[in-house]
Amino acid sequence: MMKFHVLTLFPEMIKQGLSPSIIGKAAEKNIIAINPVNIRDYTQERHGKVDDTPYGGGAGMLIQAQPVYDAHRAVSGGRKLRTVYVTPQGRPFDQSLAKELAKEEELILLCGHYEGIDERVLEEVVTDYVSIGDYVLTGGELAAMVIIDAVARLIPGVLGNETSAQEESFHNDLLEYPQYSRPEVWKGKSVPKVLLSGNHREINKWRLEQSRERTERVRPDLYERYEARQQLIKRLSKDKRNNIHIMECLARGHGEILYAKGEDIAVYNRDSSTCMLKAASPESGRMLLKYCPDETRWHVVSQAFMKTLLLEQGCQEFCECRQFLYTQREPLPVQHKDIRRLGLESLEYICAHYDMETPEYIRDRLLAGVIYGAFVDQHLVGFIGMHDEGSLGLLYVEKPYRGRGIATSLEAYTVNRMLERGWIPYGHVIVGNETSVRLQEKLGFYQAKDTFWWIEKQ
Ligand code: 4GY
Repeated sequence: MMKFHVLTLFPEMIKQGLSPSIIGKAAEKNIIAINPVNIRDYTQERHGKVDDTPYGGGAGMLIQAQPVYDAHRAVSGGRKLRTVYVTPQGRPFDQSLAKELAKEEELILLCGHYEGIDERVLEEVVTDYVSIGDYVLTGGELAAMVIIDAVARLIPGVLGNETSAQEESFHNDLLEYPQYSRPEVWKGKSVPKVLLSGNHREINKWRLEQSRERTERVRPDLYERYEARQQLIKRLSKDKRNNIHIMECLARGHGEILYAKGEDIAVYNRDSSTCMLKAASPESGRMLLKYCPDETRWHVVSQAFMKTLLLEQGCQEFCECRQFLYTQREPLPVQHKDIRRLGLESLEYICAHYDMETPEYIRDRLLAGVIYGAFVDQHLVGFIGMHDEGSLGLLYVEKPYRGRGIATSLEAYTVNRMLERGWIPYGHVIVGNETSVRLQEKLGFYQAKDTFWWIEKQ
């Protein structure tokens, strides 16, 4: 459960501002906790005084260091918690900072008022200065609430299974396309025809075009980043089978280009803390490693010299695998009829039958709504899922139910879900798992030439 502590002179503003919303509901369900702390409760002066005039003169009042420091101590208990001061002087808040903050277990947000807070206590307790935009508010509360809202909705379970943040908005850096609901005609305006066609491929194409057009017009800065990504995808597509993991990561909007010049490519996937690397030579490979963020947990490489480099640096080989991709656009037939999206109720079952991943990871995938189960007579007998970096995996069918095409159906079903989103399905099969290789080939997947290694950072 992620905790947000808010140090403020107006705790009721935080409480009341968030409680009726989805965020408030998530707090009721104990998925997150919001803890407003009144700085005034920690003053040592009379009549609850927390402010004084600034040295050197000037208009207005400043919040004094002592009550802020003591309020912070009371919440942190001396622990080094990430502490965000919301101020126009901070780093611009955006989706990637929201994702970064969502990884914390506990967060302290500090709200200023009047002319601000005594600099000395900021130096003592603040780890991040964050601005929500170039304008001045009367206090930090609204900014803190903006940050809480944007961070909390990324936490699995807050939005619920149906609309998980993981699945939405797959074209990162592009603005959303226009949306329409009933009635079909309103004030003489019709819903664009293509949206009524039921043709998902055409719909995706139309939405992408709308997003691009809007972004280029309204936000040229975002559009430029989008274009750089498209360029790299295009270059990688010359060797699609070997590069599909990087291409899809970028195409789905989950990839950040760390470096891309010639044959040297480093792409980072924040959701899974994974660096995908390709280098022209061992020398440039060494250079690429310097671009990997400190938080990197995994490296995916397909060059033996890169693997050697990483092992020399103390990383551990996790597995050796082959990459498979499905390049057709047509959905696959699904024989087994009872396949459904699984929720948290299936956590125990999956953990009992799949030991490659930790229960925390499985829980995260279930909450993201990307694990599907096959049922026989209302009993769960197998499952499949999408990994956090976007590949197909987590496939399992109980022994007595094997040989009936259930695994095939599970994978075909998931492939269809991915195609609907305009994704190219791909997966990694551990070297030696011939059963899985046969399944991939049967479904029409192609195998990449390269061998891939997942290397874990120690
Ligand atoms: N903009 N982004 C912002 C703000 C109010 C006086 C310091 C902003 O993050 N915070 O305008 N904050 C001021 C009010 C004290 C914070």
